[in-house]
Amino acid sequence: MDRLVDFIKSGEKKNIIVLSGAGCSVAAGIPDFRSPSIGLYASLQSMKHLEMRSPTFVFEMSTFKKDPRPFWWIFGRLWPRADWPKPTTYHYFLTLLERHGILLRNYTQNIDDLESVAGLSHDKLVNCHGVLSPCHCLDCGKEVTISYCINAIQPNIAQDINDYTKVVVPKCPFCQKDHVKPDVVFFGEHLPESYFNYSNDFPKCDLLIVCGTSLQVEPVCSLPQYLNPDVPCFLINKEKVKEKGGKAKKIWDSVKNAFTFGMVDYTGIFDFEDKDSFIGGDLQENCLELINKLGWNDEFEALKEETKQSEHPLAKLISDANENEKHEK
Ligand code: CNA
Repeated sequence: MDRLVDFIKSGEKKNIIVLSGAGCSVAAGIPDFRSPSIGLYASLQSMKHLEMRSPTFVFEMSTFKKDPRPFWWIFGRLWPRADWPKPTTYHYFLTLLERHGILLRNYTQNIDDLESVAGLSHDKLVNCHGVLSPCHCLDCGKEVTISYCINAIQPNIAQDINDYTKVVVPKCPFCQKDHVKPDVVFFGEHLPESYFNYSNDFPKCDLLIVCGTSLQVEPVCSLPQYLNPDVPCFLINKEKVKEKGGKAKKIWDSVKNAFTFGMVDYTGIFDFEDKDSFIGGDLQENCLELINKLGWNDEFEALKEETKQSEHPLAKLISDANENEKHEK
């Protein structure tokens, strides 16, 4: 951690990229995918009829087209809840990096938009997998609001369903079919245009911070390979992921390379024995310690105060829609 603090304090790093994932929002009450017992994939194992399925199948386009119920079940678990989730210390740390003029971009795999609620500017944020709003009907192509879908699936949210065949699916208000899907990126779909900024951003980046992700989802998990080779990377996560391996692995790799005509093995990204560092443990505690060590405490408290009234963008959409409905009645 002190190494990261020194880099930031030195003022020589001005183009930091933060690459983030679901672990950043767990403290806000949104489960991640792969954490044992609390993760959404673990919940899937307790679901009648689905326990034997591969965890990613819920987010596959082919599954959704065949049967959207597993998705709307997991959506009910992930979102929304009675009290809207609040940004975490991590999200405020991100905004503080921006306010100190050293954040080039945050590439997030999260779809919860908590970065915006914590005051991060729109142009600093790349939502690689989209956000939950709006939705589109895959059958007639019309736009449908997220509030419409959330109202339609209230029964899924109200009770703890463990049989996906009992799940309610929103019907398209235009064509009455049941393939209304939030504009989040499923496996097999294109990523948003903003994602492709990576080809400008990563070569400019002078320090990479990777947080709360298992780095298993392509193509986002391969973004670090576009960095210049000497750029230091920090992984702040519960466990080490994508480690290049120790000296023994290097020797083995060189033997392997000799037989594979020097093709590079990209499965490992972080070189913790050399230029990269791992900061293990709880992300929120680590971000708080970083804020303390950087002497940003007052700014952190002021930022929390400043954004206290910020409403989640989806909360506003939903309350506006409910108001309109009342007036129409
Ligand atoms: P993942 O595979 O579930 O990995 C999460 C990682 O975070 C794991 O390595 C955990 O150990 C780690 N982690 C969890 N809690 C903490 C903590 N408190 N401190 C430190 N580390 C922690 O999730 P990924 O983001 O890697 O996978 C990408 C998927 C997840 C994207 O497609 C997202 O859309 C999707 N997702 C997003 C959300 C959200 O928007 N909040 C929630 C669930 C899933």
